[in-house]
Amino acid sequence: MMNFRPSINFARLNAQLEMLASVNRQEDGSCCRLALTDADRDGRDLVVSWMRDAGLEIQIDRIGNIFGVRAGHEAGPPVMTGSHIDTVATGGRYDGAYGVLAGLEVIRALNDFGVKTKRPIVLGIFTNEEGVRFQPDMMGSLVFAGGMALDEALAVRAEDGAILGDELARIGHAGSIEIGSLRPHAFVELHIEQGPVLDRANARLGAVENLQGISWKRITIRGTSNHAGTTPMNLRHDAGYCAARITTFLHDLAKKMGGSQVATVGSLTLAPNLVNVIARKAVLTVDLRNTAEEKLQEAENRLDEMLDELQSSEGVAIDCAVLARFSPVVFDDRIVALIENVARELQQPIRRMTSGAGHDAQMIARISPAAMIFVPSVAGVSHNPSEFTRPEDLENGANILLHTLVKLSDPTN
Ligand code: HGY
Ligand code: MN
Ligand code: MN
Repeated sequence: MMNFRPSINFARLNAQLEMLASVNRQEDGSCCRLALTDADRDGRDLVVSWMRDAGLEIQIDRIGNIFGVRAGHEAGPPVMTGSHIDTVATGGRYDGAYGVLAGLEVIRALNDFGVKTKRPIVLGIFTNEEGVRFQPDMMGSLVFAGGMALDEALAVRAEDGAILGDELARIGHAGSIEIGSLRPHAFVELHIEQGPVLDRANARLGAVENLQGISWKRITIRGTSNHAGTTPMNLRHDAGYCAARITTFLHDLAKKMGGSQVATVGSLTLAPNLVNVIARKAVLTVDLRNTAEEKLQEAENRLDEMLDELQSSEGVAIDCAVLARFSPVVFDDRIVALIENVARELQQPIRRMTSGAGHDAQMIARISPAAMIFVPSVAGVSHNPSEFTRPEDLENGANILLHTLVKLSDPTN
């Protein structure tokens, strides 16, 4: 460890977390900066201005990923940190933003303490991590890692009809840097846990060693509208009933499978959506996750079987579109061990853990050694305006990130 201890300025970090959270804040306190909307543009422009103030050289690639480069003594592959600043529609102030702004605070702390690292340090902001408006999620980092073709990503159409490439140009963030030109030497993402593990264990830090597989589908059920009062139950082709059957089937399946299996029907629309009309159409999304690939496939297979049964028993037509499918990821154990060592040298207890949520780090792990640092989410709440992490944990996580990046940049530090 260096013979002196640079540390972050938490007041400065917290002030920026508050300012970013205020961009398009909703009445209920939600952060609502859906990818490539005006609100996302305003958040991007604000953070880029702060990155420039911190002396970073800004590079934006062709999928809109933003990189701030801090030169090191040597050129070559940088040590990279970063996350996302787009949010779900009912987002909290820390999901993604904390990793980006803590990374920026690390840069400022290195400036304040006059520390020039051996390798360049790069702060990344990845496009469309949430995948709410344009699927799949973690799209910017997926394209950056070569997991999705740029043209395919630029052509993705949102529910609202917008085309991703058009939106990127409209908000002025269609960069010219070729994809993947800043290949990292190593990548560490700092993020709130978004789950209850650390909070329940009264633990303050997590060294994330693996991350769940994700399966997103959009299911469209087509039945027959009919009169709610005159149609006998055995003559119905009720899309609304089928949607409810799928929802309860998946909930019960996940509980029966146990382990890390989770299943969510997060969005459901019925048509014509009227009190006295049997629904002719239902569109629902399914989010399945598991740390084990074979278990995730088992859940997907059981769903497919159930849909086949429903089609014949209820006389409906069911179509499935895959929105995202990522296998579980195991992070680089050397980076995980380094994070643990840094925590120990700072006398901070830390525990290894799994990430239930998807993160950009899982995509960067395809092209560079990567791992994550978690800080607790109070009551495990996230994707909710009441998301909260204690100030001391926010500060602690940022200091662990600082020393991890310095060590990655020059192990002799
Ligand atoms: O879905 C996820 O886990 C992440 O928030 N995009
Ligand atoms: Mn996130
Ligand atoms: Mn999220």
